[in-house]
Amino acid sequence: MRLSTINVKQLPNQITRPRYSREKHKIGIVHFGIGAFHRAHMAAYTDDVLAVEGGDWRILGVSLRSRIAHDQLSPQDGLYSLVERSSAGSKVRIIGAVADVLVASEDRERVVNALASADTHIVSFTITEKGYCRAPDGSLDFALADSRSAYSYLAEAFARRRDSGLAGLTLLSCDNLAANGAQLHRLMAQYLEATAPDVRAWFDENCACPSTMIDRIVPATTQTDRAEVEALLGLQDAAAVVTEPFTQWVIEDNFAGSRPAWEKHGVQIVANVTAFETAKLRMLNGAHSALAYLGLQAGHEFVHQAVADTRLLQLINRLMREEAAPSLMPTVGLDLSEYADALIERFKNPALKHRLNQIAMDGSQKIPQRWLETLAFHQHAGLQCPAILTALAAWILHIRGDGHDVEDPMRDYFRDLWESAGQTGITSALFGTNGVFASAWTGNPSDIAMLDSFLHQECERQMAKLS
Ligand code: CS2
Repeated sequence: MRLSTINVKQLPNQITRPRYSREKHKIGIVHFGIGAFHRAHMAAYTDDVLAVEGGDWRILGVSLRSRIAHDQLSPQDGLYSLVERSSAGSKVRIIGAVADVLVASEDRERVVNALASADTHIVSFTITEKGYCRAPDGSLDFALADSRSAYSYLAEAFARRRDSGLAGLTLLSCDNLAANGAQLHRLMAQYLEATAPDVRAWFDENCACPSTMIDRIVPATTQTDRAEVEALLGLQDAAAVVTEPFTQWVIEDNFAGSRPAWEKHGVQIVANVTAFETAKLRMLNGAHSALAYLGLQAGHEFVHQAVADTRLLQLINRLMREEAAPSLMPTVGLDLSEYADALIERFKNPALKHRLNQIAMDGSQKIPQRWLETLAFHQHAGLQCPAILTALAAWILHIRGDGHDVEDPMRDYFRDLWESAGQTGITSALFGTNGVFASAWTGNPSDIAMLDSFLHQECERQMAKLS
C-alpha cells in the first residue's frame, strides 16, 4: 500500500508527520522542477513554517515535461518521507507541504491558471542549470527557450495578472548559478522582450527575483533507499528522498509581496547573498566537480570514496583553500578555512552514497561558476591554479566520452569538437581565444600549455592501461 492522506495516521510513532491540517492551507507557491533537491530543501523549510506559523503556503509542484514526480507524488496526495542520513543512523519525517504535481506539457492551462492565481505569491525553481536555457556566453538561447520552457508559462501568466490588475510575483531561483536571481531576471526580461514586449515593463515594475544560496547534498534516490523507507514506514513511498543532516538557505531580502516566515525556521534573509553564494559555488561545488571527474577517472564510484583517496583529498584541499578561497570577498562571520573543514566532513559521510556520476552531469553548465571564475580571478594577478587546471583536464577528457556516457546538453557538440580538434587542439577550441567558453575565462598560453600537458599525461596513462 502507498503512503497517502488516509493512512498517514497509521505510521509508527517514531516517524514525524505533518503537525497541521494540510487541507486548511491554500497553495501560495508554484514550484518548477519538483525533484529530490526541492523536496529535501525548500519544501522541508516550508513544512516547518506551515506547522508553526501557518499561512497559505502550500506548494504546487510543476514538472516541465517528465511524469516522474507526478507519478511519485500525486497518488500519495503530495506526501513523502525525508530521510536524513549520517553515520549515526537515519531519521525519517513525512513532509506535507506539497499539495500536488502537474506536468506542464500535458496541463498547460492549469499551470498558467496557478501562476495567474491571486493566491500565488512566489514561483520558485530547481530546474537545474540547463533549465535556464543559456548559451555558453550566458545569454538566453531562443532555440532552447521555446513554448515548453518555464519562461513561456510565466510570460502567459504575467499578461493575465497584468490584465486582471493582480500583484506581481517573486521568482525565486534555487539553482546553483552565480547571482541566480539576477540571471533569472535578465533571462526572463530577454524572453519577454522578444516574445511579449508589452509585458516587459509590467514584469520589471511588479516582480522581484531575489538571489539565493541553497545548500544540501541530495543524492538521487535508489531502489535500496525506497526499500529501507518501506521497511520503516510499513508503507510504500515512491517519492521518498534521502539527504544529509546539514541544510542551509540564504535569501536576498528582495520579495515582490508576502512570503512564508522562513527566517523563523533557519533561513537567513540578508541584504546581499553574493558572498555566501560564490563561496559555496567555488568551494563546495568546485571541489565536488573536481572529485567527480578525477574520481571517476581513478575508478571511484561515490564521493566518500573519492575523498578517502589521499591524492584527491590533497587536490581539493588545494582547490578550496589556495585557489577558491583567496578569490572570495572577505565576509564577516564566514571563516573560509573552517568552511573547507566542514565541507570535507560532509563529503566523508559514508551513509549518503552520493554518486560521482550524478555530479559529473551537465559539466558545460556548471564549470563556469565553479572553476572558470576562480581561474579568471587569479589570471588578473598573473597566477595559475594547478588544482583547477588538473580537474579541468579531467573534464575535457570526460566529455570525449571514451567508454562511458556523457550526460550534458552539449554532448554532441563536444563529441564533434573532439573529432575535429583532436587532442592537440581541444583545449584551445574550448578555452583559447574565441573558444567555446572564452566569455567566462580565456586561458593564456601558459594555462593552455599546463592543460595540454595534463591532458597528454592522462591520455598516455589511459593508453598504457589499455595496452
Ligand atoms: C552537486 C550539487 O550535483 C552537483 O553538481 O555539486 O548538487 C551539490 O550536491 C549541492 O549543490 C549541494 O548543496
